[in-house]
Amino acid sequence: MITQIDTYIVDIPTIRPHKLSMTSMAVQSMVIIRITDDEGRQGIGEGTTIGGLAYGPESPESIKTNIDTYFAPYLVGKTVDSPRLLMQHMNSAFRGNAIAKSAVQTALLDLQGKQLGVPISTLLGGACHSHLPCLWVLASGDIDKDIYEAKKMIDEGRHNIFKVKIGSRALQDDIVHVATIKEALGASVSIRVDVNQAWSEAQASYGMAALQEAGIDLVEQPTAAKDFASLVRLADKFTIGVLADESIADSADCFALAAQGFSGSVALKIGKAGGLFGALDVAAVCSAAGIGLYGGTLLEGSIGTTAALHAWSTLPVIEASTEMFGPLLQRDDIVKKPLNYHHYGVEIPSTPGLGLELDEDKLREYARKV
Ligand code: MUC
Ligand code: MG
Repeated sequence: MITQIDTYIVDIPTIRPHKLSMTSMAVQSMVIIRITDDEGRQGIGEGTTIGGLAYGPESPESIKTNIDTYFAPYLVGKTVDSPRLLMQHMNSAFRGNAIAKSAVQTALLDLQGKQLGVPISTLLGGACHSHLPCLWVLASGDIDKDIYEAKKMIDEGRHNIFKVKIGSRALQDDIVHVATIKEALGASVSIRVDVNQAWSEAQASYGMAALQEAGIDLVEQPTAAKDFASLVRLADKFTIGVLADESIADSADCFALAAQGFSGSVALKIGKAGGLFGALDVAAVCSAAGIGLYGGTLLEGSIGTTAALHAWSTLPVIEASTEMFGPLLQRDDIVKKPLNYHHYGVEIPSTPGLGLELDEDKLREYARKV
């Protein structure tokens, strides 16, 4: 039975400013939840967004407040025999708040996994992978820095696929930026871009033609999240792939886009979908519609990233790779044994629950004092 729920906002500086079309991040703020049961076992979870309220409708402050005010009083006194049923009740009682729900669901699954002595992937039906490929995101905003960073990652065996964040500068400048990086890294290195909704459809048509010419593999969310029709048209018009990110939060969004004939891929994120179950529901719709999968992140730290990895590990094929690099963007970690990144990917923990242990000293050091 759940006896106590604690939440913390944890602010950890990034290793360099991370520039997206809508914000520049120098720090990542994560909401960490800890659920304790009557035998003293603990489950941990994470709810993380990007740039306060710059990226989406939830902020670290709203995530913590809504867990503390609404979700925690509902959960205390309940058993964790069925996280699925608890989430179903929470979804009927509380609207929205997908990231906050994802944090809760992760902690419930971590606790259930520890109670049963199995990893979260086993609770989800079993892993198909113990290691998944993982790309790195180039977002320093500076061409030379991006090229240096990418070459270092390739030499270290860390990453060999790169996504460049664009959309905050003039279209021509972005095209030169990306084409220069591609030329410096060569044909064997896959380069994608994420526009984060910054282009009109006309700009996207122009930009995608140029990026296709430059040998770029994929364009993520070129146009506004709600503009499904442009994503469909752009995916049909170009051989360069289109990846829908902000357009698709849950399986209903995915079904609507698939029904319009979308032929690209979709970024799965546990935060967008209200947790692991919801993200895997999106994956099921994609599979039925012939839409490719991509393991996405909201730049979570080790806890959120590991939760997503357990979910992605149960998917037989992830056509467009993953970007589960969030912990590497942070200067420090609040878990004792960070994830193991090697061979251009990341290993998925196989010990009970998430397979992570909180570092209490680090948690105290970085927890926001309110
Ligand atoms: C996004 O829109 O993809 C994921 C990687 C990154 O650098 O930003 C996030 C959000
Ligand atoms: Mg994106």
